[in-house]
Amino acid sequence: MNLISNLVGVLLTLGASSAFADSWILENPNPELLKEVESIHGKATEKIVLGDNVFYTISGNNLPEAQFASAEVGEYLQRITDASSAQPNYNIGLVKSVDATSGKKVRAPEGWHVNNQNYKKLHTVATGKDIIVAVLDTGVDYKHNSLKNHIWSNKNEVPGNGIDDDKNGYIDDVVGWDFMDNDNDPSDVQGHGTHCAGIIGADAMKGGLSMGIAPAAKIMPIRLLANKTLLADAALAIKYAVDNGAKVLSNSWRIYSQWTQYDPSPKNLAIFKAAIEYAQSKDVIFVAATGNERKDINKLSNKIWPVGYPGLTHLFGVASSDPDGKASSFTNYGDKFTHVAAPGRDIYSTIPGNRWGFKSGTSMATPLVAGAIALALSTGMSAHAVLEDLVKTAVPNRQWDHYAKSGGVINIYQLLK
Ligand SMILES: [Ca+2]
Ligand SMILES: [Ca+2]
Repeated sequence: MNLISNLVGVLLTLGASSAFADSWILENPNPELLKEVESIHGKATEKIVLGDNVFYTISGNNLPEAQFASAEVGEYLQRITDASSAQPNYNIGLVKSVDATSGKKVRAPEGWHVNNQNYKKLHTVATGKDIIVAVLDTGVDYKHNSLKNHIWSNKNEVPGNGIDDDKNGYIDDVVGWDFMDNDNDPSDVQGHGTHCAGIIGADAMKGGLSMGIAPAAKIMPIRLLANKTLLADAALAIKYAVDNGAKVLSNSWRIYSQWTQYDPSPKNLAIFKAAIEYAQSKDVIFVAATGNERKDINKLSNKIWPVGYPGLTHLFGVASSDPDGKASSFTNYGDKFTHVAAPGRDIYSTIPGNRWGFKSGTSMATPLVAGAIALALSTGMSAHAVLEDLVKTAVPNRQWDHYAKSGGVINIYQLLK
């Protein structure tokens, strides 16, 4: 090994996650043994109950790291607590953003995706009435003029009295929750989540076509993505959304296999599986972006989670299409984990501060599909039928043959017919 390769190693470590996770997630540890471990290594910081599985996060800081290689820390924790798994509580992040929109084919007020999916006609059939769609993202500017009438409201919570009236574990959570600052204000500073929310439910913009796909659905703002978001935060957020009535979860965040220095074995992904299975057990649909690296995510080396987790019936992967129906240049693809393609380039939607603007990415295609699912659910279709029919009714396009299960771009009107 020379100096340069050592240095590259260090940079990779800094850029991704450290070899020694600061925090670990234990699955179903023996309570007595956990207490003993807590007395040595510090108290478990979070307890996350997902159906029959109970996860605890525990700090890695007081562990005798010097004695262990990274994977061995997990093995050590698992062994001394008799847990069924111990996984690093890794950082998650938004799917990689797409810097520039094409800027050529579309102009500000056009809202090509609205024409592409013929929203006017859709809304004569369905509006998404009473279906709650959670946006697990950077938060939502829920006071935005075009969004404020489309935000979920927790009817069982009295605002501002400092009491958890509905006893769901969250005080004064009237419009959602901020899992980063741990408070009841999930507003959005960054802008990504507000854009996603608008794609689902914004009022029609003045002087243009753009609008939300499911105008009568309710958006549940969840602030999850910030500078340092951990996997356990995502699990807590998923549980919150499911327990509080969301029927569809829109997820434009991920972990990549190439980020991490651990083996992406099932045990290291246990909490993903448990969280999405928990959603599944309540018939809640988990829509996930495939990411924006132009990669074939069928390949293990390009794997991305949660979208790449196999065998989950309610996990639905979304890639991005252009106005001509072809794959967007940035989109990831791969028909093992990509269910459908949907408009994702040059999408005009809401931005914090009563503004509108363009964004591109599978991040945009994902809430569009989440909103389409809300439309279909509001007509009484079952979750199972919606997901199956979304794939079946897509418009065939040879380019999507091995890219998406659907072999083409969604056709929502056909889905609702
Ligand atoms: Ca509450
Ligand atoms: Ca209250």
